[in-house]
Amino acid sequence: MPTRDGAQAAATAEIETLTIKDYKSGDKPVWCPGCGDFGVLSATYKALAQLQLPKKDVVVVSGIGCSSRTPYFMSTYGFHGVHGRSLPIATGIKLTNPDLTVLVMGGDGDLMAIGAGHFPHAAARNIDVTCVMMDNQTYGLTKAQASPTSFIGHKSKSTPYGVITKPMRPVMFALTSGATFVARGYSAKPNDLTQLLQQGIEHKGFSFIHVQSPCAEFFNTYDYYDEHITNLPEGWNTQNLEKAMALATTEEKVHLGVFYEEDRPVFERTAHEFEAQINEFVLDDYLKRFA
Ligand SMILES: Cc1ncc(C[n+]2csc(CCOP(=O)(O)OP(=O)(O)O)c2C)c(N)n1
Repeated sequence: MPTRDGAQAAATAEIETLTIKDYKSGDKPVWCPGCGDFGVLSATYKALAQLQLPKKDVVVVSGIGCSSRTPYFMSTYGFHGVHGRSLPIATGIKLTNPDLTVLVMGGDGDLMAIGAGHFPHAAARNIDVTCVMMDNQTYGLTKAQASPTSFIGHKSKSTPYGVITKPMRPVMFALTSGATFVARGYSAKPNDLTQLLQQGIEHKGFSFIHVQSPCAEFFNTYDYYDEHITNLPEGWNTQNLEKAMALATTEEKVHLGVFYEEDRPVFERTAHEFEAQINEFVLDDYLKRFA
């Protein structure tokens, strides 16, 4: 028979268990039917519930775009920023309060076009945020212009004769920039994606999760990805940067899974370690100049 204390502890644990529902805000997603972002959102709820992260300790930061509306649909803290600036905002949040779990969620336009200047620096600093890029290879919110990840030949409103530039490779970009956790998922495989999100959030350092998340309305690539995706080879060594780069650039197949992982000191801790010296330096400098 359970003791009174035991029963009370069990009851408290039950009350404190967070479920998927707890991470949902009252707002229903406004995405088009079939949008891949639904799969990414539900995988995010699941990952947070599996990790039992208190809502008050999680901040979801975004820029502008369909995918960047994600913070509205979550009951955690959120920051819907300006186009392309989610990573600097997230960096500021994490530096100010390193104990928070910070997620950056946005699109290929937001992170690989206007925000691309911030991406390699966040990765090189190894700021401990999890960056989830919902790649639909188009600008969805502004209705179907080509994006930096659109395929060559893709005809859109902004490229009526077809894209003539080589698509960016987000996984390769993250690897060369110094990201310490790099993975790829597919919105139509939400269970695997949940696993990747969970690992990315748990990883200490800059995690990048590239998600193929098709736009059913303007650029429907479901058939393409159903045909081209494959898991990373069995027994894949996540410590081999060279091999990760080789698979990040293959064009015949689109690999899913964790490409690369590395342990490196995180920026927010290293920066705070120098804080005292910086303050001293600034004060000394000031006194020398003006005292
Ligand atoms: C400074 C600035 N430039 C351009 C825009 C117009 N704009 C809004 S969303 C967007 C692209 C969104 O594409 P993506 O990030 O891929 O998100 P999606 O809507 O496809 O999820 C653009 C160009 C803007 N809001 N602000």
